Amino acid sequence: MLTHKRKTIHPPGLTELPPLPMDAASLTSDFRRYFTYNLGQDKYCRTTYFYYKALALTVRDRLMERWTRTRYAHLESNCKRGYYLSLEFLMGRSLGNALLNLGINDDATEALHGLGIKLEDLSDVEQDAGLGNGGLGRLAACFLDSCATLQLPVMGYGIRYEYGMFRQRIVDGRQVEEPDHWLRDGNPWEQERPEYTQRIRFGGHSEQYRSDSGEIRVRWVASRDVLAVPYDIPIPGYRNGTVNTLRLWKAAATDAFDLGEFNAGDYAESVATKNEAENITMVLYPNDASENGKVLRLRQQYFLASATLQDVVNRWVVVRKGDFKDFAASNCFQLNDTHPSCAVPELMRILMDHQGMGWDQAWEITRQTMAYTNHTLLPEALEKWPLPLFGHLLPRILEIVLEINARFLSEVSSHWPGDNQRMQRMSIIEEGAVPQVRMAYLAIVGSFSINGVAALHSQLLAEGLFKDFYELWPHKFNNKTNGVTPRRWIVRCNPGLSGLVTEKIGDGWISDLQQIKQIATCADDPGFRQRWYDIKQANKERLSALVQTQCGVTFPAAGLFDVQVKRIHEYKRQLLNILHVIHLYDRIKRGDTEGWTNRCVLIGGKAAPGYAMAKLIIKLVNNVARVVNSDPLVGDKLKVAFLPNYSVTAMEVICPGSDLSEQLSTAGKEASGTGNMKFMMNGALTIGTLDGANIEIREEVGEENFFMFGLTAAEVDEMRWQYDPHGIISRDADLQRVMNLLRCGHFNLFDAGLFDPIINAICSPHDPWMVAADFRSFIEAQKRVAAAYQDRDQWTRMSIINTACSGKFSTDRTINDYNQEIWRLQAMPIKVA
Ligand code: 26Q
Repeated sequence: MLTHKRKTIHPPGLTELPPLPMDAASLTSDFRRYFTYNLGQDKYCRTTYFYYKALALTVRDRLMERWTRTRYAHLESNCKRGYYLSLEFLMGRSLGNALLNLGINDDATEALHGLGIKLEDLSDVEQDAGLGNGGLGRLAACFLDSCATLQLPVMGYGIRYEYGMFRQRIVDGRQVEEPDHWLRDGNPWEQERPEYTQRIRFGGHSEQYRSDSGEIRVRWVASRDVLAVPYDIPIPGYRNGTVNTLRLWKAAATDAFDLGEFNAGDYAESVATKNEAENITMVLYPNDASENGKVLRLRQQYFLASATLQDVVNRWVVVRKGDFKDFAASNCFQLNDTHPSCAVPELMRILMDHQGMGWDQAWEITRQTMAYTNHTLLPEALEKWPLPLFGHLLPRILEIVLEINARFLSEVSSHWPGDNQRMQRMSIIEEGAVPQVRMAYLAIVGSFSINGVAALHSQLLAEGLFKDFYELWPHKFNNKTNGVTPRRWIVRCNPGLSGLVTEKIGDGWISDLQQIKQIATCADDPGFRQRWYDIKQANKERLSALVQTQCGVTFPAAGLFDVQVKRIHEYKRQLLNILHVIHLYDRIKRGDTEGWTNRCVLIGGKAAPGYAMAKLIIKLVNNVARVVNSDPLVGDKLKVAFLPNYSVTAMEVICPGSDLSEQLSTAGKEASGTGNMKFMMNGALTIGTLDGANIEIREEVGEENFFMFGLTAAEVDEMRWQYDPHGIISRDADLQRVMNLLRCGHFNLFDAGLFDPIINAICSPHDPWMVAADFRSFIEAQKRVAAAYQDRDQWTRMSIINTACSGKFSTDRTINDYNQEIWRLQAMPIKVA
């Protein structure tokens, strides 16, 4: 293992190299060199993997020189820096993104063409970096792209999971999980940096001692330590010379540990210990709601927080010689949900126990540098850890949390003297048979900024979930509406549309998406509409081919492509979608098909492996699909498919080929949604509830270009007390027929009772998602959709307006808001050689 204790030398001959040329000829010659000398391949090469690898290494060199220059610029300017701490970064593929952002896509295409190779064939070899569950992880990836594009000195910090999000196969209509060993063939985009290895403590206990200078200090002893080894991934900005860093930590056993056990003579025990250490970064937890009480997950969270803060503080100590006066003014940590919120007590620990600071000074610094983003309104999804488990694994950290809480509660009690109930409500420690550490409250107390991810969500946080805290510190609360990066989600995934837009308004929109507004005027130009329509049809053909190979279902491109892809969750109401499908099927069977609009319904998404109801919903979709698709009476009127293994790369084909984006969450439950934005940018129309960012999407496109339905968040809360699904069903003949088809086992002929849990959930007056309540409104909205689709010109016009009004939903806008209102970083221009 490399350590910084080795002697450093500065050979004067090691000056900077001249910049690498970016033209096709030089790409070709580097490609050949890598292919032949580095990979040892020749004319008998049997797999495209090596061609991909040779191109990746060629591109990587060009990233590397900009990366170094960016590092120098940040170091030498002593600029303030931001750090995005996240347990998830759902990066997807890197090759295409690097080519685009470096501006060498055409040269690379030409270079390969000269060798008789097609670029797409190579791109398809790359595995997704699937280090995330869904929205929160993909948001982190889009944020990094925008930070680099805005030239902000921001580093991402995360975990290098050996196994990412599981691969989903569908066997007999059911989800089967398979491990995602994405690193098997190596990863050309990472650079190991063993010289920045950190030591992380677990277990043991804390004790007081007297320092050399005579002060009472605390130290964490008898711990079982694990090493954190960083792997850096380059994050190029859009054609601006900036390459930022995503630093992912991998766990490794310490040498000393092994030796200790080994000398004790227990070889097997020593190897087992090594495994225990390295297990920490083995696998991503595939739940997108907190899975409470799993020790390994808490180990992951502290591992990330500790490695990251030690890394930042060490760098500070080296560069600023241990003077912490400017630390708070020069550093800002954005916590992606509560998952990395051990960062709060960990920074306290490092400042006090390692840097010798007193509590007050350490606390001043901590609460001026931490900022927390919340991504959920579901109270049951708020992270909690059993206090005994927390204390056993992280004794020194628990001690600090308890001290933070004691001081915080005394602040509460001086603000609201005698209000003991409020003290109990607000305490970081929840009382009970087994007391729990409330991670959200820890994050709130330790941060100067707390934000939600869409306007409604932020409002509901202040009025509901975090009301007490909002009353105490209203100034800390703010909104940052999510976005997505237009580089991946328009330019890369929809070259046809990008070409047309650029032809009309130039390419300024790629890094300033508000400019795309200008294409709105083209909506009245029949020639433009025709081209828009043709591009959409071509993208539908591409999606149709994917559905054909993945599901064996034929989607004729003349039909309305109606798509819902996202994690499978009751609150997202894939069920409502299926009820509509069953209703359409029932209409066809009854011959109620006058003025019919053909539809192809696509549903995709993963269920958490332990979420039985979500898995049953997948089974239902698949069973309904089989019945519908094999009924000759149905024909092209209705097609249904469940797409297995939904991923970032799949979405790159799905969103350009969709006509209708389904955003059906129970109002007040989806914090924001980001898939909704990807669909909108690619000219899909939305059918959606007034929830999360849907509200802002509708505001931007205008109500006439959005199919709204359902109860509002306030109406949902109001209706809950008198919710009567039986009454609703009995008064709605369509819903009654749908429920009868379900009840009579039409979709589970050989498996009686299979879907009873679903039927019971819909019929329960306690159904938290109130599926039946929004059925009628949803069906009516779908009728308006079907009618609108019949007027091709009008639909195309609406499609153009949707894309034209998507400017707000670029993460460039989101990140600019974070920077203006939270981080306050200076953009750092990098000289483009
Ligand atoms: C926590 C503890 C233990 C195990 C797992 C977890 C865990 C992991 C992932 C909890 C939650 C998540 C992911 C949440 C998520 O993706 N939320 C989504 O975030 C998006 C970006 O802000 C929003 O658009 C979505 O509305 C929100 O659901």
